[in-house]
Amino acid sequence: MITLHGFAASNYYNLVKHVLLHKEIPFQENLVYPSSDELLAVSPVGKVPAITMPDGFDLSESSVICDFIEESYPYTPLYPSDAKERATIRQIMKIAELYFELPSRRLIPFTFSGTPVPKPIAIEVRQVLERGIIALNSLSQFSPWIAGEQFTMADIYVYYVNTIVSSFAVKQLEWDIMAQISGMTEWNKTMRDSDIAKQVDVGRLTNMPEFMQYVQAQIKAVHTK
Ligand SMILES: N[C@@H](CCC(=O)N[C@@H](CS)C(=O)NCC(=O)O)C(=O)O
Repeated sequence: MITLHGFAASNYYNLVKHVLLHKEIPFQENLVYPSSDELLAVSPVGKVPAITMPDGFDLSESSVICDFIEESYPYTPLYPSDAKERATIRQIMKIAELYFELPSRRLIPFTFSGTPVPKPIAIEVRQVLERGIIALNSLSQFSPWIAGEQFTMADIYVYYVNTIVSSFAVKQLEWDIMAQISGMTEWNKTMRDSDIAKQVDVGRLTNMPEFMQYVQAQIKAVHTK
């Protein structure tokens, strides 16, 4: 059976979990936090998530894991068969990662420490998000899925990216980023209402108190250094 390593408060962990559930691939969860020796043994940069295959093969990096799962379990396909259409799916995922997820993540430390975001960082983050908005407006179709008629990996990936955008960028910048992309708010709601997303969210909520304790311990460790 596949082992999914990480913690359920992580959106990266949850997007891989969503893919496994969508494809009905049996897996077990191994609760582990970043930079522990246990995680480093399966994830070279000590980040969540990682998977271990039944034959012992370890893999990290969420989008790489997604592609590997798709190639290893091609049924219930999450990519179109046409190469150009497949590339567009990956383009949407990459843009969401670089121009939505990563700038939003820069605001996480300020949220967790309760300190205001310095203006230059807020300006820079906003500029990167603006590029993401233009690109996702241009590439997204929401008819009904993000890239058209077929439900794809991009639907799962962008949905979990958006959980970070909503939790950090939307709140810290007081800016309704989803509303800037035509059709995204409604699509996001459809994704959130799916049985699998609800199941994944139960895991997130269950892990959250323990994860917050982990975060507080990390902050304390930095201050006592
Ligand atoms: N590029 C990685 C990013 C994974 C990532 O940043 N995971 C977070 C948890 S949501 C983590 O492990 N952070 C710990 C750290 O940065 O040390 C991926 O796509 O899997």
